[in-house]
Amino acid sequence: MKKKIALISGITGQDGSYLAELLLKKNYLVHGIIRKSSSFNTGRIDHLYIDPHYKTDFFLHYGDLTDSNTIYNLIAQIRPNEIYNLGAQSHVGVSFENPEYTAEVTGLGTLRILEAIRFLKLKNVKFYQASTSELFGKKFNKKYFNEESMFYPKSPYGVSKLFSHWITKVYRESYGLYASTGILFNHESPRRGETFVTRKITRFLARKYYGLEKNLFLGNLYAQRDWGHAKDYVEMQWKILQQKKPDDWVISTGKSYSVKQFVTEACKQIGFKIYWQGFGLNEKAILINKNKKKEILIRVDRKYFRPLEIDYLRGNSKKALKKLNFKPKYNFKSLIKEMLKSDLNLAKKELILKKNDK
Ligand code: NAP
Ligand code: F7E
Repeated sequence: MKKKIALISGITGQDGSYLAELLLKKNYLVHGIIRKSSSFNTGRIDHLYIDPHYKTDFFLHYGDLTDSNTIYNLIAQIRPNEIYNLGAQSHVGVSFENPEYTAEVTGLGTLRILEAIRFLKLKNVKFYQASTSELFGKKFNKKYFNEESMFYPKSPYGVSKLFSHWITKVYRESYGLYASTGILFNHESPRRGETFVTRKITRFLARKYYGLEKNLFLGNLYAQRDWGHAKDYVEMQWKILQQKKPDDWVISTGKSYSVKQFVTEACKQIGFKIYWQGFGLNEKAILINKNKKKEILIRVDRKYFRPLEIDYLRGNSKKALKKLNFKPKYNFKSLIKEMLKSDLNLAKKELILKKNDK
């Protein structure tokens, strides 16, 4: 049987790497778009790469979501059955510092792919757009957000994603494209970028455990997020494109925790005895160390606050639970456990290298 062909933008990212693994297991030919960088940026997918001189189902192509010609040429040449648009400037905080670039990549990048599909008259291609809970910025007296909830993005990232979300629907309705969106709530993993808050915390605690760090600075400890696992969520990305008709889907765990609760749980799991003291910018997590002495483990720094913040996110995935048979394998505690385990391994290796260098 002829293998299905998938094209993934953002294949070097957290989700792209897990999705590529999943599709290869499902016997797809997987093509990914990677950006030219002066240093290696393929760490998350190196284990999948086989020199194309030998037999392989995995292919990488240079390209950029800001470059319409390359996007068009790649789609024309690869003729994929499924396109997963995961590429983005995905950091909400950074989007306030680089708003135009974020709009160019995270917003217009999507339009470039949709236009290529339209010009090439690829009626049978299925398109997945990585939408986000950052579309929902306001509670409007609701306890959770679902497919019917009102959008109220609060960052250049959220606004760019809203453009992408809506243009995907417009191309679905006006040109009859099979174009779906997954409105995914935060999802994390050992492969999460180091500057997102969950990974920043687990990486710090693991390095602290091995004496490689002193303390950590965080921003808003009271923001609440609905954190799931990226592995569970990429499976839903694939399932979304296996449905008969294109649609919009909310993927979330339905549980919401604050950044402070994440720190407290992670400290408990790694065996650090802490307590919190102070308020606002003076709030601190105090560690009672092995010598029974107190030291400051975590402080708050104004620098990590955003000009505008979404205080609360909690999803309701009733539709996906029923129609996509969404059964997440991870919860808040097992997600943290896996991230800590991986970061402890990395920190241990770092320590050994440091000792060998001396
Ligand atoms: P990520 O780890 O930040 O990965 C982003 C990917 O996009 C990377 O491969 C990156 O390449 C690529 N990229 C950035 N700029 C690009 C450009 N100009 N042209 C082409 N590729 C570019 O993000 P993720 O967590 O895997 O998320 C995947 C997608 O889902 C993103 O669109 C994100 O906005 C969205 N999303 C994420 C979450 C979440 O909680 N993780 C939730 C909802 C939606 P480099 O490796 O070269 O930087
Ligand atoms: O922040 C707060 C911060 O950067 C989570 C992206 O994948 O998920 C992600 O966006 C919360 C925010 O993720 C620090 O203010 C406190 O309230 O880990 P984050 P995010 O902004 O929720 C959505 C769904 C996406 O679509 C995005 O692509 O944590 N926070 N202190 C901090 N955040 C960071 N990064 N660093 C801190 O020190």
